Amino acid sequence: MNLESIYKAVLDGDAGTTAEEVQVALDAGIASEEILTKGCIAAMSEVGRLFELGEKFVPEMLISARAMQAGMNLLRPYLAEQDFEATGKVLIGTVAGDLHDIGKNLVGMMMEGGGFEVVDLGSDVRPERFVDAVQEHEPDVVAMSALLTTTMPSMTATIDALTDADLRDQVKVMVGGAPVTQAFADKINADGYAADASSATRKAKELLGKA
Ligand code: B1M
Repeated sequence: MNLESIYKAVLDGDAGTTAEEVQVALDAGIASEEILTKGCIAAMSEVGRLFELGEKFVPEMLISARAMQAGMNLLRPYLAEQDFEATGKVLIGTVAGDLHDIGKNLVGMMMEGGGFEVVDLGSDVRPERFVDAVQEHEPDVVAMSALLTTTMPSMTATIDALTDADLRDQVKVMVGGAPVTQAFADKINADGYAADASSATRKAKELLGKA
């Protein structure tokens, strides 16, 4: 089964095979979201589990992450094609001090698939860069991702910077990432929280009254 080959290639950190197998799956007509969820995301969850058990280490996580990115590069246009309706503009980034971008990229891709125009600021995005980008791109939603407990305060700092620049009322702010919770989102006065990429897309639509 092709999805199992993708799962194994990501788990092994084999970017070449991941890309080849993702292409085979796409050519065979397997839905891009299924390839993403059952192949790539499932494998990265297993990588995380093995890391937590001490059976994989940081460099191995990194090469698995790169393999996943190789697959994602092929999936992106297919995911983006899933829904053509322009739903709104999302500015997305991983907050200051945090280099984890796989989940943020997934959220961005699923939002593209949900019909959003997505402006991706990358990772380690300082509050001032979010502010500048809101002024430049005039998004409907600012979406922040954090994977480290130590970088969650950067979300607060970004919301404060938007408030100081008189931009807070012009955008909906969404937060997410493994250590982030609804309670934290409430505490920092974010407008929305989502636990994963597909619910993030639903939440963004809900915030804009387009659910
Ligand atoms: Co790091 N890392 N890492 N890491 N890493 C974690 C996050 C960790 C939980 C591992 C562990 O200790 N068990 C731990 C954080 C502990 C904590 O703070 N609670 C950790 C650590 C400690 C670190 C370093 C400090 C390690 C070190 O150097 N000693 C270091 C920090 C570097 C930095 O950022 N400054 C580090 C580095 C790295 C790598 C570079 C090796 C690599 C990142 C590569 C990359 O992203 N380009 C990496 C990886 C791969 C992981 C794990 C294994 C996997 C993360 C991932 O990509 N998951 C992770 C362990 C784990 O998750 N079990 C771990 C797959 C991804 C699809 O899920 O990102 O959760 P996720 O995104 C989900 C949801 O969270 C949600 O939707 C996504 C898709 O469903 N979501 C949102 C995410 N953003 C959202 C935004 C939204 C809504 C939903 O709205 C806006």
